[in-house]
Amino acid sequence: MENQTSATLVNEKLSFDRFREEVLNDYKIACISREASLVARKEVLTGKAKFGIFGDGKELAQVAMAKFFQTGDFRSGYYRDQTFMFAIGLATVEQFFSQLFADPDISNDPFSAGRQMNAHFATPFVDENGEWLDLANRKNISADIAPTAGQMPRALGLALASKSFRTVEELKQFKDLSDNGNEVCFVTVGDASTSEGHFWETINAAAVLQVPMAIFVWDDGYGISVPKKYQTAKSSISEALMGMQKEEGTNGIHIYAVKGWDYAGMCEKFEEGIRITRETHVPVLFHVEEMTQPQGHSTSGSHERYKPSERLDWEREWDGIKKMREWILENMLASDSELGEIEQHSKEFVRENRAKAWEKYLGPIRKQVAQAVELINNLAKSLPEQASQLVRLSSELVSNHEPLRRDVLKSLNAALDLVGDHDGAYWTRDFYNDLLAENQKLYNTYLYNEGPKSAMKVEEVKPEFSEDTPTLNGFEILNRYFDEAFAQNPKLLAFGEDVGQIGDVNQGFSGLQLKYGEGRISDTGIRELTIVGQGIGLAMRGLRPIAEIQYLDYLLYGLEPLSDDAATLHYRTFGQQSCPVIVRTRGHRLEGIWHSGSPMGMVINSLRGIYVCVPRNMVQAIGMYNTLLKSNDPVIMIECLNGYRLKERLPDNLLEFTVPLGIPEVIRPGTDITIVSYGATLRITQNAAEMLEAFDISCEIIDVQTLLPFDVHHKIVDSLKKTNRIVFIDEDVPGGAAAFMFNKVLEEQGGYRYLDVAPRTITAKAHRPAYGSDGDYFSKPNAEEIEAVIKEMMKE
Ligand SMILES: Cc1ncc(C[n+]2csc(CCOP(=O)(O)OP(=O)(O)O)c2C)c(N)n1
Ligand SMILES: [Mg+2]
Repeated sequence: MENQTSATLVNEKLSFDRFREEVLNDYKIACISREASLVARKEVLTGKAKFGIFGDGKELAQVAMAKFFQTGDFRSGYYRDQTFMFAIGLATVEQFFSQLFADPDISNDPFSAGRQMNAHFATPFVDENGEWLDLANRKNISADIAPTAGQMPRALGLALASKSFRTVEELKQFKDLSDNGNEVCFVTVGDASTSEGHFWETINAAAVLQVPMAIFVWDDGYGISVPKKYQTAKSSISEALMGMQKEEGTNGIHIYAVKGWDYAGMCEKFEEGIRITRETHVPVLFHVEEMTQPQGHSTSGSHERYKPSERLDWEREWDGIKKMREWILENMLASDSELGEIEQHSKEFVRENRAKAWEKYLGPIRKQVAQAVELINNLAKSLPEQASQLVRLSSELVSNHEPLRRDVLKSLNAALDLVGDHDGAYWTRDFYNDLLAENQKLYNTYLYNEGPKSAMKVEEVKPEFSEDTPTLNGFEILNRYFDEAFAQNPKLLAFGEDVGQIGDVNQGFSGLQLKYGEGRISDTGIRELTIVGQGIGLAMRGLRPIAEIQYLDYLLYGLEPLSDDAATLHYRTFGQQSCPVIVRTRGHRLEGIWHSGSPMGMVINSLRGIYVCVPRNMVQAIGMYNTLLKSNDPVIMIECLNGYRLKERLPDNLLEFTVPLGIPEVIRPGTDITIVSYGATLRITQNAAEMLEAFDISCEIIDVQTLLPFDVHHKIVDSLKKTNRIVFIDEDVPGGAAAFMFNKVLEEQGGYRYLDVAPRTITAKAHRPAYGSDGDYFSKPNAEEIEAVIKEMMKE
């Protein structure tokens, strides 16, 4: 009896010691993080960094949240989360400062190689060959973006992947990607950002889909200067969401309200909520109220300008770290002097790490400066006439205590301008060019995949046809293709409005949900924004989603996450994250202000980083799908709305043939004029070419096939060399994609040299197309108009 009691006592003592140790460790991380915020703000104010946004006032919630973030979990958050990153060991204080300084060395800023503003975190998801890492055995941070609530749509896909891995039989084999769907997606969002449609659409979709998502609303009462009463119904996001509260027998979400200064209370509620969402996949939302911003929103302003003095007093009184300190003392977990030691140590620790980061950042630039100075001084010795000016340049560079890479290049360039073509400048010019190349690698790489997973590296395989090749409607060919593709590739998932039960509005997926199950082919709500987000998140977790936007016109609703998130992902992570989402949609050539658009200029200008395919028929589309499924690059595929009922031959090698990206095809050879177009407009162009044949005008029609990339081997200029006349035709607005093609061929490919007459673009009118066949005829390019323009060009 006595022994048992002492064993219990020993155990209790042990667990108390562990508890105490954990609390003090959390206190230490909170103090370090606070200190990092204070020091970092000064770095900006003294000019060592351009901008800073920090996590002060959010520390306690984040050390608490980190306790329940397990291996395999994901975070989709925003710029306030440095403490969390420190607590789970995915960011060091030194790395935090390296990013603040915009250090372009990936080994110093492992999140973005200096490409992102500070506190925009990421971890690697793919290796240098683009192969997925064992995400199930890692803690995963999807790369942060700055647009408020922009993290929400992606989070839906990241969380939904867990559900897919848990429920789709064919996906159970991918143990490296998931442990039976136990991974929770932790989402952080600011209180004011919950005003965004992104927030509401995502929460609703998560509540409907029932996915493991833990949303933390960091509520500090403000979005920059605008207080809650102008942001949120009833000034409380948890109250405003009450109708979504899950009840017995309904879907929905679990909602908790906690206080940001209450360390123990948050630990308790987070443990419970995250356990529930992990086990049941019911989403959970923690409304973390009464947080503060000790230094205001960011380095761009001071909160004294807009917060009443009572609020500022309150924030000082209810500072989380102050409250945690009081709680530790009350519970006798440590003495005042022990805590004082932790605080003192935090200051030193941050100071040291800041200095290390600064040294690492500046070291390589100093070397460049030294080399440039030496070269310029040598030039001065061999060119006495320019010597004084050259020496002035080098001493200016030397006296710059915080030189940038561009300062080195500016000085070198100025020196080279002074000395002209002089032989003595050889090494200076050589060094200048080396630096340009080095900086190009640092700043201008990884927009797309560059390694083996680049779509540009997929070999062409021609479609094969035999004698008994059937001729089918375009939609039937697609349907056969998707059937075979889903049988072959278990990672393929397709979803969108009307994609599940009826197999999309044009029947590409007809019958396939029955065959492959709702887990793989599914209907979604009308929510283009989160359909795109769903695709992005699923793709980031190593799956191959086809996210359908029912009509190209409605892409506008989903454009933001494509542009801000998918298109920048590979670039902003220096190639460490990929999202090979296929956005499938249909457009062109119908009638009416909507359902008819062809806003291709909007697409190509907002989606650099995504490939843009504009196949003229469904067989070409399938070849492009095959190419893309072998790569990691994201794409938007715009099928021709009026092509589903046109007859095409079904290739025998349906899953094998590929259409290479960026390779135009001459679909009608000719000698007098080159016509460049794509998609549905090609048929009208062909009609015009036939009409012109009667006048002995021979048109060469080129289908560009993809707008991004565009004619990578400059095939179009070869045609122009022969015809010396060129016209670009599409049904976008004037100055849209036709102007893009014009620029590519005439400027980039040097086509201007081969022109005999002024080049033209023929486009739709600036207004949206009017309804009906006449509306179409008078709004978009038509064969007669093309005929007239080309006849005029032939006369010139
Ligand atoms: C779409 C978008 N609009 C505006 C901004 C500018 N902006 C940056 S942060 C911010 C306030 C966000 O407040 P909140 O969500 O409460 O987060 P907090 O900064 O308070 O943690 C605004 C308006 C932005 N980044 N993105
Ligand atoms: Mg806020």
